[in-house]
Amino acid sequence: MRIRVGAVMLGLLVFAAVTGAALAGTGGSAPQAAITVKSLGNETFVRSGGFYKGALATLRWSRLTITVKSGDSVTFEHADKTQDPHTVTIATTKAQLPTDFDEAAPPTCKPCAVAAKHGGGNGPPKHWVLNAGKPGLDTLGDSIALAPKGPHKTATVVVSAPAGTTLYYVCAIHPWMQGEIKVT
Ligand SMILES: [Cu+2]
Repeated sequence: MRIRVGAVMLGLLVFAAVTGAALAGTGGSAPQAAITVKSLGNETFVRSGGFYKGALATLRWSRLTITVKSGDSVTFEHADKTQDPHTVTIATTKAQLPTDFDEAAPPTCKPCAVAAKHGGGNGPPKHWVLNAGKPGLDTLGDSIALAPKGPHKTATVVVSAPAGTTLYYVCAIHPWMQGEIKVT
């Protein structure tokens, strides 16, 4: 697997310390989360034979599709075996999701370009939450960063998109980690 990441994403990959401000724009004080989506799996590299060394990554979200009511909150949790951070970066159409690594780094997919704005260089993200539109998850420009440990291991966010819409999300670091939020 050719993993080419931009400087910002590389920074997200290598940070170890967990610092930063408390989550902002996530719907206020501790709403009761009905649904938790966890990152699962690991990065396991296997030889596929011959001169080519293929790679298989089992990192994934625990749920592909969730259905929530507008205004409900969802908790995203780093629960996989890696020390990689993740992003939950909103796309408003399925077509905005990357279909290969090259689309994600350098970012040509719209949500991937959004996730680059978490910033932080080689340290922790400068911004753990990016918000556009209403506070919460509702449109392109919304993104959350998750850390492997510490206070940003989980993030609980309100789904503020109106009933009848479908949101998608992608981890800009592992662009095959994608999911769907149906809002009723
Ligand atoms: Cu990830």
